[in-house]
Amino acid sequence: MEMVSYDEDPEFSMVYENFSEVSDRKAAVKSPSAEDKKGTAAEPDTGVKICRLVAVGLGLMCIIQAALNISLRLAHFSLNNSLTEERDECKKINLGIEARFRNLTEERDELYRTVYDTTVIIQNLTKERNELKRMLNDSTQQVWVSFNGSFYYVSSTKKTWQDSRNDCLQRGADLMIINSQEEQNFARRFRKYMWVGLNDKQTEGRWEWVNGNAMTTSYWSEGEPNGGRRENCGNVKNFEYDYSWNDEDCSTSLFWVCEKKTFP
Ligand code: MMA
Ligand code: CA
Repeated sequence: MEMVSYDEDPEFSMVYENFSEVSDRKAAVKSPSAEDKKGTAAEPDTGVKICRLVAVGLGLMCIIQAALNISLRLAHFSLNNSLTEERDECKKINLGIEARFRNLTEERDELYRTVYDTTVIIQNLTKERNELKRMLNDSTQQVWVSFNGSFYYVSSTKKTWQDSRNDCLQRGADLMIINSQEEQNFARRFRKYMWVGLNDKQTEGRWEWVNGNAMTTSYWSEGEPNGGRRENCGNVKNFEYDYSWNDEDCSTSLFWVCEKKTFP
């Protein structure tokens, strides 16, 4: 605590000066002129009393001043103390907040990483799902039925005769060639209006199979073939009947049946 010398204290200086004045006055009172001493014997007692009163008053003021000074300094000290405590408390709270903030930042970054990882997983799973869908689609389109040394595949979509043939070729097969009564009955059992590997595109009326062999045994429906130059591709149409074939415009979209030899 800062100490203030009495000399620097203006109040005290004043008091001191006043006191000096009083002393001077006292001195003046104590050493009256010869005439005074003679005439008024009670007067000096009253002056002394006044002087003492003034001195006591000044002393009291001094004490009050000192007391005020001390209490002010105490108040200042305690205020300072409580402010320091509050500041320290605030510092602690701030440290807590900073730590919480760091934790939350870390948690946020961790969540960002998790979201990113999850996004990557979802992307990979989506790719895998699409690949599996494609494979499933392919496999369902590749149900091959074995019969008498060949595998047969009947489409679930419709195409022109040439596109149908191309599809079979892509599958390592060709459109079905029917060269026996058993095979004809087998074809009818699919119960589908479908292209087979028969055409007379090259020469009207000269029907041949996709392997280049001429058609020898035929199972035309009644009245077929009737299309002349308009209908040059063959199909199994009336599968309810033994004789079920029909000639048709090659650009017609129909189901189709592929055949590939078990041991080529
Ligand atoms: C369709 C078509 C022909 C076939 C007749 C039989 C109307 O045309 O399939 O190729 O000969 O039907 O009625
Ligand atoms: Ca016809």
